[in-house]
Amino acid sequence: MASQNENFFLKYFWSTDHKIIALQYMFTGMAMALIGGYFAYAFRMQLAFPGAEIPLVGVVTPHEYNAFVTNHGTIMIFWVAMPVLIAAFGNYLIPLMIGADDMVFPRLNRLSYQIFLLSAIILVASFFVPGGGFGGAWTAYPPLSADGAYNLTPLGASMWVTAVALEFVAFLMGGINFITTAMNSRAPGMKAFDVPIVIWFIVIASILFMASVGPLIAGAIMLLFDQQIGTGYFDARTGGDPVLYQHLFWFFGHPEVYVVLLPALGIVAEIITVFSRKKLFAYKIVLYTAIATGVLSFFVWAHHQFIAGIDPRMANIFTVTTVLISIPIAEMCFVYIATLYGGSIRFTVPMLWALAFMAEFLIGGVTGIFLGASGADIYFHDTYFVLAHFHYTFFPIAIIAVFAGITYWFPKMFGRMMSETAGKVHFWITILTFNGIFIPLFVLGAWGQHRRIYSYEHFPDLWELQPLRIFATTCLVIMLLAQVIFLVNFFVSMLRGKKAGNNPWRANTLEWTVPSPPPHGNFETLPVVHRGPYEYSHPDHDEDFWPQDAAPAAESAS
Ligand SMILES: [Cu+2]
Repeated sequence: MASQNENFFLKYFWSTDHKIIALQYMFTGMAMALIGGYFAYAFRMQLAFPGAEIPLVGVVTPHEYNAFVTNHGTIMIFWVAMPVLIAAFGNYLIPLMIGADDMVFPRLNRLSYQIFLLSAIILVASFFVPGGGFGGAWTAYPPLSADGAYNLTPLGASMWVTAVALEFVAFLMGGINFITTAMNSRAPGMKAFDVPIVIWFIVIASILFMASVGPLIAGAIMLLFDQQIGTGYFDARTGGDPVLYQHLFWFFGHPEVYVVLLPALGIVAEIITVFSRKKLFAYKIVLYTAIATGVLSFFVWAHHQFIAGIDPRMANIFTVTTVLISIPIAEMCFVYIATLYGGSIRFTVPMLWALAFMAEFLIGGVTGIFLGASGADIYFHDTYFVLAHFHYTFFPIAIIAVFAGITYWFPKMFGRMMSETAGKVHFWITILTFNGIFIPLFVLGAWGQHRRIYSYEHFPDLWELQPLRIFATTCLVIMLLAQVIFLVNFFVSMLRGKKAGNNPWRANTLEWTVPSPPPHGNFETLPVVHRGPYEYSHPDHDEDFWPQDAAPAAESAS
């Protein structure tokens, strides 16, 4: 355990405190998000103004375009959504919300972050080696990723694969820690159904991750062998099978959606209960739904191979499972709406993000059904419709829920409040521009625009729609600029924000009973729990931050 008088390096880099490790993951994720955003800026500017000199980027070559697109996806999913949603929030919240002093394996936790950091460094470094960063798409299908004739960046591709595999090793270590801690370190009296739903969701997500990632780590190693020592696992000319890689990838890749979705849904659940001052509607149903979704997510992956040469009878089966999996998620939305119903709703910044999550994710879910139906997918496959669809799922997860979580737990993390006004300006610009970027992409996709193309100048019927691309790019640039508001709000509030006290939101989970920020070891004496996480029956909050909500009617609504 660290003591008070250690130097900066030992305290902030070599710490085993779960809160410091959580912040390390969060800041690394934020830094990677800036890189991923920069890549998006570069390729969207190229799409709007093909071949032009782009400020801060220069002229984008076709290869650079591929590398930017590939690594934008890789970074946003593996180095932003995963580290922030699972590793940062998981590390920060699990011990605090279950009443434990730290993770069960603090040193494994530290090693997990260090391997993660190493993986991020390798990924970024891949842009500076001969040939440049990998450009074979974030799914890295062979032959573009493996065959010397098609893989234009052999070294960059190998570094990419190595980085991804190392990153998974880091999260495997994290997952072991999360599951063990949540199972074994709960405060006395906290029964399974007294655990806050976000903790349950992070645990279920960790189990999903650990159960699905094995095949992909194997696939990554096989890919590395194909690239570097000339094996032919995925090479049809030597009897290998390129579609095998797709199965290995998506056996992990689809559960991965739920690996990041569940923590996001958990964060949203915590926030809407607090800011509507209601109990979570049907706690057990939400929990069982999440487990069912997790199990079902292992039986849908082949919807990514509908036109890659799969038996049509198999396609039928995977259509059914894919459409089935939309049911539990829709049900979860109803549960959240039922939680809001009759509540005393406060439109704080975290609450706005949480509500926006539900609205935007719904669009993602509904458009997914078009793609899950194997017949419709023949048309939509690899068009911008797919791209718009998954941004309506991943943007709510990796950006909206992350902002919800950061703005909600910021007072706990740093002991100070963020500016609500700056937060609302940032919220509205981000949400409006997000829809401004991706609604046009649905149109382009339905029009038949294929993805991963450098420029549409030479397709006359697609070139007609160039104003839509320029509009989407303009929205993206505004959105990126708006993030400056967030960063300024974040860092200024950290230093000068209004002091938060223990429980500024008047929430009822355990992390709000300790000082902000919590000391090393969290609890002076371990708490004894005698109620569920969302019982709004305790009137003793340490300060009346929201006196207008103190009305007894609001309390009895739960
Ligand atoms: Cu899928």
